[in-house]
Amino acid sequence: MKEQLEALLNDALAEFAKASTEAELQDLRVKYLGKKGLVTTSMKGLGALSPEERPAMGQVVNTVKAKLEEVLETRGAEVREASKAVRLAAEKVDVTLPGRRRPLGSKHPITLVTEEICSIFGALGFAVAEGPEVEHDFYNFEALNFPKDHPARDMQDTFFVGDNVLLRTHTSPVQIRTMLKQQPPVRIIAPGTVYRCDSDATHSPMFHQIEGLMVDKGITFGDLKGILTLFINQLFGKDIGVRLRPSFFPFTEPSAEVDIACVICRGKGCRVCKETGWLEILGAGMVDPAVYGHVGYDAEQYTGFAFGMGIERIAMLKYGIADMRLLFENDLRFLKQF
Ligand code: 2NL
Repeated sequence: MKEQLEALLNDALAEFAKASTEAELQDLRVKYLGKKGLVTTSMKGLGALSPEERPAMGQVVNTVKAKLEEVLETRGAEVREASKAVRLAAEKVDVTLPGRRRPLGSKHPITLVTEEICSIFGALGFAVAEGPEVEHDFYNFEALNFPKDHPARDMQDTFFVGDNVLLRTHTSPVQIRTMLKQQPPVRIIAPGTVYRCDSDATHSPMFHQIEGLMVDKGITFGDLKGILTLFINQLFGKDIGVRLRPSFFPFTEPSAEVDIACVICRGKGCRVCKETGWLEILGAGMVDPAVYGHVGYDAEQYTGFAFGMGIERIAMLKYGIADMRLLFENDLRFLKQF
């Protein structure tokens, strides 16, 4: 029996040496030391021996068992080390390699123009003011002196959300809200998204506007002209021609439309300016005293001017964009150029 056990030990050691994974070692543990394993079976065989032989043989079995457990332990550690080394080699990262560059986005031309305009007026002491896009009729129309039957109030032109609740059609409600909150002097610029029930190749139902408002003692039409000319010369260059034409808005009196010399033909006449040599870019005027009445300003004491412009149009003129729809399609081939 002793020889048998020694042979068993040698076989086992040879197999342990060959095993190269933890799973193989586990199988060998079952084969030799498991409940029905070869060593366990030998232990049961001890019962058949005579009482004299039993202790010596028992010791041999125990030594074999202890040896196998010890070798299993060391082989186990070796196999784990080896598989860890393989895994680490596979996961190796060269931290000195340069990182992969993430593609950088760019600002939308509407954002660029808005920021530039806000920055020009910021330098002139105007603060940026913002307000809700869903507005009450009072802030969008009533306080701005729109007559009750004005066509702009029509369902055809305005998106109504509920009774007297609508999507703002201009950013003027921001200025009304500002005036209701504070007394003059007021010097604000209100950029934002506005909505009109209008959609074709040259009109989007959602577009962008910037309006400005300056109210104080002694503000005149000369201030309006001076500040808007200064603004236009910063945005389009100091040599660009500027002219004012009389116009009408319910909320300003007198009112004017502001043109610049055509940026394409420089005034000679072309398709863009419809052969006039001029491009309309702004509407403006002295705030109508009726508006002051709605916001609690003393029209005897204060005067001021206001103006408004569409950002899409300015972006198109400034960047030479021929089709407004490019500004809304978010085609990266277009947006990447800014
Ligand atoms: C245009 C013309 C304009 C205003 C907007 C305004 C606001 C208040 C009071 C008086 Cl709270 N006026 N805004 C004034 C004149 C013209 O916009 O063509 N916009 C695209």
